[in-house]
Amino acid sequence: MGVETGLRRSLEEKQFILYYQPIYSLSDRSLVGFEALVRRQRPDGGLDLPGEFIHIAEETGLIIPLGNLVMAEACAALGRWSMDMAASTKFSISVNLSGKQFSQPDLVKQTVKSLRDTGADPRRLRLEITESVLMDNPESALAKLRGLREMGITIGIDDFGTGYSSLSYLQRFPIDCLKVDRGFVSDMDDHGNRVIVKTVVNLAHSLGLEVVAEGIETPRQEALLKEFGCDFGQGFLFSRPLPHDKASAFLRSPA
Ligand code: G
Ligand code: G
Ligand code: MN
Ligand code: NA
Repeated sequence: MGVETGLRRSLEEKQFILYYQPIYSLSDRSLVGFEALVRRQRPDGGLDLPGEFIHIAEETGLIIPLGNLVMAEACAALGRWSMDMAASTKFSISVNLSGKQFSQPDLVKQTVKSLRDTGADPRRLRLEITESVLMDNPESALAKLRGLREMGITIGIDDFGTGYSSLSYLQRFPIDCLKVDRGFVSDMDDHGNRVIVKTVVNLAHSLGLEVVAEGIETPRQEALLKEFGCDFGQGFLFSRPLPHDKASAFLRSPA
């Protein structure tokens, strides 16, 4: 069976599920959200990571139905979990959007639909896009970001620092947060990478943006990021991505 046919079948057979990786405040290790990460549950019981199917989904356009499913499921989880949260509690779910998804003309409409269907609070939804996605078509990207943010949805720039776009977009686009790419975090023994991470944190704060570090694996990385004033972090040191029920339990008693 071809990969594309396989993907179609997986969609029909509802094999795609979300895992949730906890994101913490580095100052007090309180839970501030989850990043939703899609997986494919194979009939043989195995689990495929996005690396094995996202880019084919993108090429074939299947990323659109898959992305809608991810958005609907993430909003459903938000709706369910809102019961466990005080209104004042900082908590959001981050959903990754690929380029094709972001450039869909009805992205804002689809997102509104997912929120309405589930009663999820838009202020608890964060969308992650990469810088290149913004630069593809800056005019329409700007209009979309404005539409999303008017609803209270927040925007994070994923894999920050790995693209080649000019920094001026940081002030041109309405965004809320930068995610420092795992590549910089994992190699902070290197002086240059350490300086880059520190500089990204300072740049973000100077522009009024929050910073999330990805891929924290060691106490030393956590300590350095705290020292640099990085706001939030996620990574195997704290937790791997969790299946829905574990994430639910975790939300009730984060330990
Ligand atoms: O889940 P994993 O840790 O293997 O993620 C690998 C990559 O797949 C990451 O770059 C992540 O942004 C991407 N990814 C994970 N889930 C989704 C999703 O639901 N939609 C899109 N477009 N990308 C995703
Ligand atoms: O592409 P994006 O950055 O959105 O996706 C995050 C990816 O990184 C997911 O595949 C997730 O499972 C993975 N990840 C999360 N934390 C860690 C970590 O501490 N170490 C490594 N190696 N991968 C991680
Ligand atoms: Mn991401
Ligand atoms: Na990333």
